[in-house]
This record gives sequence, C-alpha cells and structure tokens, in this order.
Amino acid sequence: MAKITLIRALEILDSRGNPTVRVQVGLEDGTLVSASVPSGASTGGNEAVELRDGEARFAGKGVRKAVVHVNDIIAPALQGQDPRRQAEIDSKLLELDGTPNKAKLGANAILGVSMAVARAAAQSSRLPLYAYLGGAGATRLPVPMMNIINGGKHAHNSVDFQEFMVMPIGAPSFSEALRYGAETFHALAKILGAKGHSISVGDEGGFAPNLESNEQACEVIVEAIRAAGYEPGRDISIALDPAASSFWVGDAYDLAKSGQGRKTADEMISLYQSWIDSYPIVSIEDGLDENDWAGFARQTASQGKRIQIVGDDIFVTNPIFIRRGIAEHTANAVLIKLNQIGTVTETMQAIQLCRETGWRYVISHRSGETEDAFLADFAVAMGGGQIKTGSACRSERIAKYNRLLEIEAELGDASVFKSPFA
Ligand code: 2PG
Ligand code: MG
Repeated sequence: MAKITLIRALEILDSRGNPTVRVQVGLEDGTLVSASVPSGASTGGNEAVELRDGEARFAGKGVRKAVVHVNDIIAPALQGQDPRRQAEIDSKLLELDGTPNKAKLGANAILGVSMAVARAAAQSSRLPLYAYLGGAGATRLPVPMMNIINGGKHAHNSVDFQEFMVMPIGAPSFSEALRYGAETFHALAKILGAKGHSISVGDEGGFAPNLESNEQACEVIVEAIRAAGYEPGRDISIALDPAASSFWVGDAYDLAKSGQGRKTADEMISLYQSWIDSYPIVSIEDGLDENDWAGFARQTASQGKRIQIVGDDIFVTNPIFIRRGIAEHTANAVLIKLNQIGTVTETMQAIQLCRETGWRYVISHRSGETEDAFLADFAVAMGGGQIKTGSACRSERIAKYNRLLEIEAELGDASVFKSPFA
C-alpha cells in the first residue's frame, strides 16, 4: 500500500463565508485528495472544539492556528503511515491532541486529516469512498430529510423552530425521493409567493418566510406536498428539528421570534403531541434543550412508539452521551455529525452503538458546509437509511444529493431504498 507522503492544510471559506479547514493528503503512488470540514451554528455545548483564531481577521473566525497544527504537528507525525489504518491513524491524532475534547489541535484540524486520509486510502485502493468505508454490503441509499423551511438560528425571520423538513418516505428510489422533495420545494415557493411571503432562503436552502406562527410552517408544507401531487403521510412526511437549545432562555423555551410566548418542557411536549396528531410528522430532533435529559425521556416515553425522537445537541455524536441515552431511554435515534466528535473512527463507533441497541441514526450535514460530498458516501457506507443534508437548492447541499445520484447509478440494480418508517 502506498504510504502517506504529504499532508497539507489550507484555510478556505464555507457556505456562510466563514473560514474552515481543507486538508490535502498525498500518497507515494501519486494519489492526491482533499477533504473539507463543515461548521455548525446551533452547536451543542459538548461538541469537540472547533478551533478559531480569535484575532481581528474574519471577526475572530480565522482557522490559521488549526492549519498550522495540521502542517507542523500532524503532518510530520503521519509521514510514511499506511492510510488504510484509519483507526490507528485516528488514535494517533487523539494522542497528539491529548485533551478529551480536541481543544489543543482543534477538531477542525483533526477531522480534516481523518477524512482526507480515508479518501486517499479509498482512491489508492481504487474503490469509491462508500465501498471503501462500508464494504460490499454498502448498497442502501438514504431517505433524505430535506429542510425546506428554515428558522431559528439559520434564518432572520419569525420562525423559532430551526428546520421543517420533508421526507419522501413513499418514493421507490433515491432519485425519485429527491424529485418528490424538489417538486415540493418548488410548489412551496409558489404557495408562499401567492400568500405574499418572501421566498428568499436561509442557511440550508429552505425558505425563510415571516410566518404568523411556527405551526403555519407545517400547514404550508402539507399544502405544498398536495400541490406537488403527493399524498402527505404516504408519499411524503414531515421531520422537524426545533433545535430547542437555541431558544431555551433562563428557565423556559422562549418562542420569541414568533411571539408565541414562554413554555415549559411539558408544554413543549404537548405542543408536539398536538402537531403529531394534526400533521404527518415522523421524526422530531432536539425538541427540548440539550441538558434536559429527563424531558427527553418523558417525550420518548409518550411519543417514541409513534415517531422517531432524535438527539443531536444532547448526544453530540459522542459514545459517552449516547451510552447514557441508551441507559436512560432518552431518545430512539441519534443525529450523526462527524465534526461534533472529530474523527471518522469515533463517528463509526457512535453509529455502532446505535446499531447494537436498535436505535436509528441520521447522517447529517452542518449549517455551514462546503462543496465536499464526503457525507453522501458516508451515509451509504453506514447504511442507516437516512441523511439530512438540506433543501433542494444551494450547491453545498446539492453536491451531496448529486453524489448520491451517482452512487445510485453506479450500484444499479444492487441499490436498496427503503423507508426506515415502513
Ligand atoms: C442541526 C444542524 C444541521 P447546525 O442542528 O441539526 O442542520 O445545524 O449545523 O447549525 O448545528
Ligand atoms: Mg439539530
């Protein structure tokens, strides 16, 4: 196997115009690949540390320190290593960092190297990334969660909840699912326009209208699903990510953007219950604050048989928190984000825990993304059947969907597509 001869990092820009890290890895056989690190806005308190320079340039968001850590500390340490030894390389990265949350080198530095090493090994092995990471059994295409109305921290509008997503659960294939979602997105544009709303988009490419209430987002989505010619609940369902930590203020959930007042955890759970009864909702992520383990468990006990309860900020893709969640019946699914934990190997360990306990997992982008489509291959490799990667516009989102179309075409008859909710 060709050994690592080059590791080099660069400060690039993400989809919000903020700096992020790109890492190039070269091998002695001439392989040269790169990987780029995404960045969140509604970040969990326990995420691995995204190292920012804190200097005047880019309003403190520069990543030159992370770049230097890759070039001066990580690169010399990994020279001559076999890139297929992913677990060994990732534990070497943890050792070089030496902190529990990657605060020294930066999770952005570490993850860029981890992803680029995986991609280099795949290319040098002449395997597509999904087959290299997932093996011969990696044939399942994910059902997309397409975020067509953006609120919360991802948009300047009157909607408190961060993400209203459509999930084409009744589509026969990934490409058809993508078409169902894109057609619904366009139908929604017409409906919002006709109601006099703005159809400009938020960070993940969903519309960001000033609606009268959070609930109205569900109403217009159901209308759009029908207008596009689909049956709500059969062809296309709704998934929500309120990202409730972002509006947990003091001791209450403050629906300040919409002016719907302050609510307790149990009031939020009842609100979700009434929505589940009124709309075709199959999944709710982060319905409560990241520290409200008891509230999550109450929501899971009362709604977890009927819908998927996904923990994002509360678990931060970290096996330690997922283990606690399993013991306390906190949720029944985990949102998986590579940069919350910081290496490919640890991310795969988090997924393995989900599999062992029968929990579902959703492979997810961040609100700040790049054109890197690593996530698409990773979702097929991990086989969980769900991906969350934004709306039907903005190329940093579409790059992932287009890569999934390529994978589907390449797998041909071998590709599998089935709803996780069937
Ligand atoms: C989320 C993500 C991605 P962010 O909360 O699930 O949609 O948002 O990357 O801003 O944390
Ligand atoms: Mg989330």
